[in-house]
Amino acid sequence: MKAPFPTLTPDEAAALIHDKDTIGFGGFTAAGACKVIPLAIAARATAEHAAGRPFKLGVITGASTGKSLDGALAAAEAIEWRTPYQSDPILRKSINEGKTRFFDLHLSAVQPTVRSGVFGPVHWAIIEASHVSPNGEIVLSTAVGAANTFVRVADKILIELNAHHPGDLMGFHDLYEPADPPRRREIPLYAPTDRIGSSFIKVNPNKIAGVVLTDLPDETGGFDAPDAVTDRIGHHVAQFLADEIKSGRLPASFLPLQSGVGNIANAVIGALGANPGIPPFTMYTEVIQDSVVDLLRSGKCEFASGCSLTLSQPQLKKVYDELEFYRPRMVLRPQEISNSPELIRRLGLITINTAIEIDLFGNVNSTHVMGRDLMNGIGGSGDFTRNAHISIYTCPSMAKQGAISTIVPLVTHLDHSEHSVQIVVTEHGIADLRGKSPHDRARLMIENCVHPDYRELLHAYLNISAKGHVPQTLHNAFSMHLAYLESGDMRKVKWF
Ligand code: 0RQ
Repeated sequence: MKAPFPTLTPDEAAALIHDKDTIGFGGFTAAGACKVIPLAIAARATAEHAAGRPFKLGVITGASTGKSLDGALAAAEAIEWRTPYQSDPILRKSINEGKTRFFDLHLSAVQPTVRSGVFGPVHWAIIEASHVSPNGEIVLSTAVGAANTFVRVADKILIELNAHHPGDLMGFHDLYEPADPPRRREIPLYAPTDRIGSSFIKVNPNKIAGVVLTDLPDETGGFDAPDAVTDRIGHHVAQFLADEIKSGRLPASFLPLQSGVGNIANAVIGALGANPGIPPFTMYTEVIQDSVVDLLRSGKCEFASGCSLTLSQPQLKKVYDELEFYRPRMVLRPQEISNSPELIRRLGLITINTAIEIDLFGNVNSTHVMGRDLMNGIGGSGDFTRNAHISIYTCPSMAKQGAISTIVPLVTHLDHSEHSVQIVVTEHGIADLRGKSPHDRARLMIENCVHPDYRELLHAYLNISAKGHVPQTLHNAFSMHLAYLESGDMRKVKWF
């Protein structure tokens, strides 16, 4: 059968996009993100701006993307508004300078919000695929993200067909889109291994405006080797969970794990793998990172369900070299399924995420430095934390060579409240906040998690804030942050 859609160059594809169009990009993190069409759109934006014409887009993605997408479009000043998550330095700057309007959204909510029409019409779905058939069957590549919804609701579709991925990724994806209220039923997934949908997306081939051929690796970065701090954090998390099993508070068969993104998360999963007190486990997570691949190979991780394979190239090669080993052991789902509050509760996940700062009472800031500047976004952390069986937050006890304590009297921006955050872990130890009053939590945080440089300071804060259910003194609550902004070091704080 002859395909009704043409093969295009990146420039021909970019020429189809108009000023003020809204684009839904496939992929999730840099995995499965488009690499050549956004670069060509960025070049077109630059040319349009040079000719004195406006050219700015609405950009919706699964999560963060690669430098050829967010980085290039932001550098070309082509993004008018953006949701739901990013981690690109150029885009971050544009957002913090007020040049790009950013809407920080729980990742499980992206697809329902798109379907609701809140973002207006989606003019284009631009996605990467590993296979496209002439009759419109699309096999995605290293991520799903929100691609299945974007292609369904968009007016038109552009596809980067990337030969870097094996042509036979059939079975690695499980695509399921729930009905919206009031017709929604339960999502019929009862174990991380369940497959409930289709392995490919089927679209009307006439909706495909063109296919651009590529042969490029994902723009995923590698990970730093674990250091003393991430090692200790990983060890504490693993020991805490092993002790929970021993005490009978967690079932001996254990519960599925979710783990966030980044070096700490990667080190934590490595430490869980190495701890003999942790039985072989399954992951029901968002981002499948490097450490999971080796744990799948060794059998310590029995199955990994995620939304993306955010792997360094050597780790991805291991998967592609042994497709038949990994195919039955992993699955990639849309983000409204990988991050579904309903499923997170049902499966009883143990969730492990990283904070920018945490206050003495367990409130967590994941997103804004000094309450003002966006780092990345809430991502999936809210989906998982609020609905977890056990929610764990990790962070180093200090940032910026000790000038900042990550444990503070009051967070400057709230993403996850004390009602959802249960366990806090730094390289110094663990604070189990469950069942504790705010006074007890604060003392535990200081003794177990705060860096020694800041313990006396925070004890002094508690002593002057002794009254009330939550020992807080409003005129001192941000004094450590102010000391940093004024002197460059939180240790110079003066309480009054
Ligand atoms: O700054 O980049 O200038 O060196 O923040 O900090 O320690 O490298 O930590 O890369 O693990 O990111 C919370 C941002 C942590 C991430 C966050 C500075 C620090 C450094 C980064 P530099 P690290 P990580 C599922 C889960 C939200 C989304 C989420 C995140 C930079 O984990 O985005 O959880 N989470 N998703 O120096 C000032 C502080 C600081 C600070 C750190 N208190 N004050 N600066 N930094 N603490 C995955 C997805 O949703 C896709």
